[in-house]
Amino acid sequence: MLEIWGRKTSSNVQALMWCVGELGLAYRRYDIGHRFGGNDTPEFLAMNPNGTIPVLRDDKCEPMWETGAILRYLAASYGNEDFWPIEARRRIKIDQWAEWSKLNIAANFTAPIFWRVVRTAAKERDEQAITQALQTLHKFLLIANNQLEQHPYIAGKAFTLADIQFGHLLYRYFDIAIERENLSALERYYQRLQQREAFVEHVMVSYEELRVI
Ligand SMILES: N[C@@H](CCC(=O)N[C@@H](CS)C(=O)NCC(=O)O)C(=O)O
Repeated sequence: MLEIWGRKTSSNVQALMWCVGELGLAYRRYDIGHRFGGNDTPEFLAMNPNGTIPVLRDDKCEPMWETGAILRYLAASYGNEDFWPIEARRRIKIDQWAEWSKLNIAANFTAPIFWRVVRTAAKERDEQAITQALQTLHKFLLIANNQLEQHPYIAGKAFTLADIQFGHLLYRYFDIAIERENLSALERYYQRLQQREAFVEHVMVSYEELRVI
């Protein structure tokens, strides 16, 4: 049984939970972070000195942190050959898109856009900074869109770990009040993800409790 520490409104927890759901693993999740607190206690910091969520513990293993690393642990332990191949030359195809998503999509969306639009009071919102951040994000989403015009999934023909790292941000991207580019392959991909039960359950989670008015 997996134990997971992290509130379900955290985007990193969502990526992890989606992966757990796709792999059909049994788990127990504890609400930690933001309004729940609990991530600054000595017990929690002993598991993750960064005080961030998610943290995962698998049976007799030490607690793990850093979402990308945890996803790889789960993929290596419980995934199949398509989800995260063993052979290095196949695995790199997935890893490059997974890494790219964390560095370019998550980093250019969550704090610069989502936080400014949802987690900032309207009177303090910096519209110019949001517009600039959207321009940067859209450069990268265009790369994803080009890839998705040729392939059903972000790393190719199969659903993989890279889809988790990339796709978990799309619910918020398509849901919040921002100007979006016309990226039709990306939209079709987002619709495909919504056919997945684990995506609906763990990613399409209301973020209203995070909103600052
Ligand atoms: N690089 C870390 C970042 C973790 C992180 O920043 N988590 C956020 C939630 S997405 C957090 O702990 N926020 C504090 C809180 O929820 O109280 C990872 O990928 O796991």
